[in-house]
Amino acid sequence: MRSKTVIDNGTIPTLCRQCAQHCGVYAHVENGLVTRISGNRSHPENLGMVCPKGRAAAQWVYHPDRLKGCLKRSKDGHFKPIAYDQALDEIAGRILKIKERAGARAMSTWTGEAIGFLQQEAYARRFIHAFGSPNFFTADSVCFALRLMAYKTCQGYWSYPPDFEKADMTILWGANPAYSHPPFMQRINKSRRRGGKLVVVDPRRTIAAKKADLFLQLRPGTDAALALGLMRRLIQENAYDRDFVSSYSRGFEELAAYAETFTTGYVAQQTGVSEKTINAMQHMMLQSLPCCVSFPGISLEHQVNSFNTIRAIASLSALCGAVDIEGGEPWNKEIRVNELNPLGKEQFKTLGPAGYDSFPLFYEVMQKCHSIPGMEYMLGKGTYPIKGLIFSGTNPVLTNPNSKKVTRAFAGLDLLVARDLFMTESAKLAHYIIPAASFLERSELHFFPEIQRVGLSRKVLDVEGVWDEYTFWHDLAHRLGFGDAFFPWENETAVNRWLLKPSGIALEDLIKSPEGIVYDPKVERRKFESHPFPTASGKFEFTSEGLKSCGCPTLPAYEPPEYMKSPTPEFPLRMITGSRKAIYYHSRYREIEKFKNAIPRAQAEMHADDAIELNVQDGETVRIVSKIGAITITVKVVQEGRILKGFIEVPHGWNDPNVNCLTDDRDVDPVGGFPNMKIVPIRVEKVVSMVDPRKSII
Ligand SMILES: Nc1nc2c(c(=O)[nH]1)N[C@H]1C(S)=C(S)[C@@H](COP(=O)(O)OP(=O)(O)OC[C@H]3O[C@@H](n4cnc5c(=O)[nH]c(N)nc54)[C@H](O)[C@@H]3O)O[C@H]1N2
Ligand SMILES: Nc1nc2c(c(=O)[nH]1)N[C@H]1C(S)=C(S)[C@@H](COP(=O)(O)OP(=O)(O)OC[C@H]3O[C@@H](n4cnc5c(=O)[nH]c(N)nc54)[C@H](O)[C@@H]3O)O[C@H]1N2
Ligand code: SF4
Ligand SMILES: [Mo]
Repeated sequence: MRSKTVIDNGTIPTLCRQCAQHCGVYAHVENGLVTRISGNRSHPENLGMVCPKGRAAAQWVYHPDRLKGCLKRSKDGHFKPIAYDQALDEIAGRILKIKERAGARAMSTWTGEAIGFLQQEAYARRFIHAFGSPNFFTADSVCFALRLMAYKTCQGYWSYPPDFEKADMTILWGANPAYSHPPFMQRINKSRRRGGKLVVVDPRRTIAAKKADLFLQLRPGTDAALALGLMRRLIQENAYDRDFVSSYSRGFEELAAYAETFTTGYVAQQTGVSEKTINAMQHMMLQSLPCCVSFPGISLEHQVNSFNTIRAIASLSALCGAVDIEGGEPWNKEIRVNELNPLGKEQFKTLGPAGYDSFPLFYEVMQKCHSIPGMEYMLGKGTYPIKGLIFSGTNPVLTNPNSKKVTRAFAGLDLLVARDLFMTESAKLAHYIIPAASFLERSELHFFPEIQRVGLSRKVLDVEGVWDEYTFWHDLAHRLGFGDAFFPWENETAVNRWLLKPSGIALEDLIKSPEGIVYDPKVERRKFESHPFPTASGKFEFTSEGLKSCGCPTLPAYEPPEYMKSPTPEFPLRMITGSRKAIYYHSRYREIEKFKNAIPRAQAEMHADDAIELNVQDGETVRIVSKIGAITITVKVVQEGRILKGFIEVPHGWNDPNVNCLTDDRDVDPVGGFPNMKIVPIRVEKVVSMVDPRKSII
């Protein structure tokens, strides 16, 4: 691969952008090649720690399978090289044709977590909105937005992350930061060294659970019952924050009356956790007030009562008195920077974003479109058709629910353009592929709101035959006639300078500060005492009247999961999908040799008793069948206590088998539209090997 580092030899301080943590790292350069990545000990995010993915970055960016040079799919289905300018001219021509025939709204963009949250995804949004279409999809339709919606409904902001380091007790609800957010685990460990407690609530005994002071191995989907039981105890003991409740909240009386029914006996019966353990957790919480924080993980979003479960957890923190305090759940101050989103909320809504009717609260909070109803529009079943899509930094064929439907939707589009570093299952369906730059090949702003800092990642190298996000969207916008108005900056450095302007921080100073710059030195807590909560009522909302219009209960109500209400003999087991591995990131990094050796294939983790009942052995291949599909996969029978009986864990992000062939995009949380990826009804069948008897006679 032809590439060139920005210096020939030495170290370049930058930030890792392989996950949302943005750890401070050094890229070590020898003779024009990045040879390794090490941690920056003075960076406050990670204090020198680098996870295996960070350490493997050089192998990934220099991987021989990386896409180089643009590709166009020809009529016979094969990809042929095409010059960049030619490809962009043709793409622009096709976009204009779609607009002419079906209107601007028939075009859309979709970005994934690889370029999410920061300016990279904002270019795609700016592009599609400037073109006149509201249809900007992101991975937020299956990640993070539902937590944001739930917390915003209660308190107007999401305290992400909690002040782990100074907390006296951390409750991890369906999260495993040891793998998923290593710097958070580092902070939790620090708190524990000074006596802080860790409680893990999970149906699987994870790495975090093994380390915890208390592990509650609960039945999936019953977290809200546990949270309500904890609230009941706080109220009974008169230990809740009464000043907060009387001055800054609404709906307490109703919540208290509702929580009354969540006796320890009832919670134990629902969750499957013993009364003794529940009591121990309650006792620990009473000893830790007010610094008892909660971190709801992704699993709480991937269920059908997610919105209310997360509201219940937010309400628990409020009763503990943890809202916006040191050691609690702070309301972080954001930096003032220029906004790349060209549309206000009302303008966005006026354009008729695809799927708005299905999940209006999602659109109100996110000002983005939801990919689940979006798929219907791509299949021509929406209120208007979507005929074109440019996606970047995402692999929806492996990561969105109901993969067959995603494949059908993508394959039927008039124009599909892929931006990726590798030939993915999604990219294979594209008409054009424009290879993308990695995080080491660009420079962008990063924010660390919990420490009120802004940082800048530096460009470390140039790779021939790939194009960074800014260049791509800039070049396409100029071909479509709105480049001067919306992408006037010559390069990303000029964008960075423009973004920073309102903050008063000069780009040159940021370049000189690998550990970032504090954008606001003043730390203020309990801001709700001087500013109303940014909620409908200006108070913390234990009950939210506004939810009546969505048909959602005003209280954070517990709804027992379906499998506890009625047996489904056809699908007697439940599948949890996508629990994070330390070395893979969704569908990423399968090409890295040492990772492949460590985890070469997907395996379904199963309780030994289930294996006996199903008459399957460790290592045997089985068929897992759900309402919408089937996959074959090898079984891994796990030790006693690793997973609850009746639940099977199947990882996601693999092409073969692709677990999202089993997840149903109709089985969603009614408010957030998030798909059920954690309690999927399934059955496991033995695969009878079809050995040809003639072949066995030698
Ligand atoms: N290495 C690595 N890191 C990642 C990612 C990755 O793919 N790889 N992905 C990133 C992304 S985008 C995200 S969203 C985060 C997710 O990060 P986390 O939120 O920490 O998610 P997981 O690590 O999957 O842990 C989820 C846990 O929830 C449990 N669980 C399942 N159902 C339930 C339930 O009903 N209740 C409870 N209490 N627990 C349940 C599962 O057994 C699992 O152990 O990780 C991020 N970090
Ligand atoms: N069954 C099941 N499915 C799930 C989940 C689950 O728990 N269970 N989790 C869901 C969650 S929380 C999330 S966030 C989604 C994630 O869904 P996606 O965002 O679609 O997941 P990735 O596999 O990380 O896709 C990222 C793609 O971007 C490419 N890429 C990496 N860096 C760059 C870059 O700098 N620029 C560009 N242009 N491309 C880049 C990678 O090669 C990869 O193909 O998956 C969801 N899917
Ligand atoms: S946790 Fe790992 S992948 Fe994420 S930013 Fe830090 S080093 Fe990179
Ligand atoms: Mo995610």
